[in-house]
Amino acid sequence: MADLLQRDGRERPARSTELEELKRRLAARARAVGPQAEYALAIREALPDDGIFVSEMTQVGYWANFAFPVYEPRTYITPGYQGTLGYGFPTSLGVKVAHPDRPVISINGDGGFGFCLNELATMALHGIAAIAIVFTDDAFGNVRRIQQEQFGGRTIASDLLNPDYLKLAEAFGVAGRHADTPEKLRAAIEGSVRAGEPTLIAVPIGQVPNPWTVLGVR
Ligand SMILES: Cc1ncc(C[n+]2csc(CCOP(=O)(O)OP(=O)(O)O)c2C)c(N)n1
Ligand SMILES: [Mg+2]
Repeated sequence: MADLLQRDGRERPARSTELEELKRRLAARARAVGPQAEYALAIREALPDDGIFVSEMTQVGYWANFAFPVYEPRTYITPGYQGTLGYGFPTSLGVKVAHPDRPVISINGDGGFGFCLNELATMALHGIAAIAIVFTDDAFGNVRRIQQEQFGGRTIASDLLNPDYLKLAEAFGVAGRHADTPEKLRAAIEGSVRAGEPTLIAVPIGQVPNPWTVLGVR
């Protein structure tokens, strides 16, 4: 077969231009999902190429699964289709213990972070210098949005009352930071990476648009 095919000697035109164009179009579509895109890209800017990003079932995480730029193998860790809420923060502690010399960032929603926030004690006790970002919207945001969109605007049991995260960090003995814009988040991460200490960064993101509708995939 190889001989026969060689005689046929077909040459295919390179498709790199077509692929570059496709990538550009998809990136533009993803960037239209704000503010999730701005926050995710701010994290990407502050995280070195070999830094490790641990995702979660939270709004910026859904965007990240679609469009977060990943430059090296095993630097993007997610619960995948298991979708286990609460996975991000504790997983990031294990990742940081395995890779103490590389920055490790987890993103969490205020709902999911509450599942395992007791691990702040583990972080402090063992001096695990991971960076935990908590995006707060005072809700199990995904659940609230599904209720609003599919149940005539009626919501039940999806609102959350948040603690003061700076006080929470202080109470557990980890560094606390606050950032309410993508630019401030980038600066906060850069400062945390330089400081190299266990860190909690609270980000009041508020309610955000349905990413799948904007992306046109659902
Ligand atoms: C263990 C587990 N419990 C419940 C769910 C269902 N669930 C998926 S997303 C979500 C809300 C998450 O809220 P939050 O962590 O605050 O993220 P947000 O959507 O607000 O960014 C829930 C309850 C799940 N995926 N896994
Ligand atoms: Mg939330």
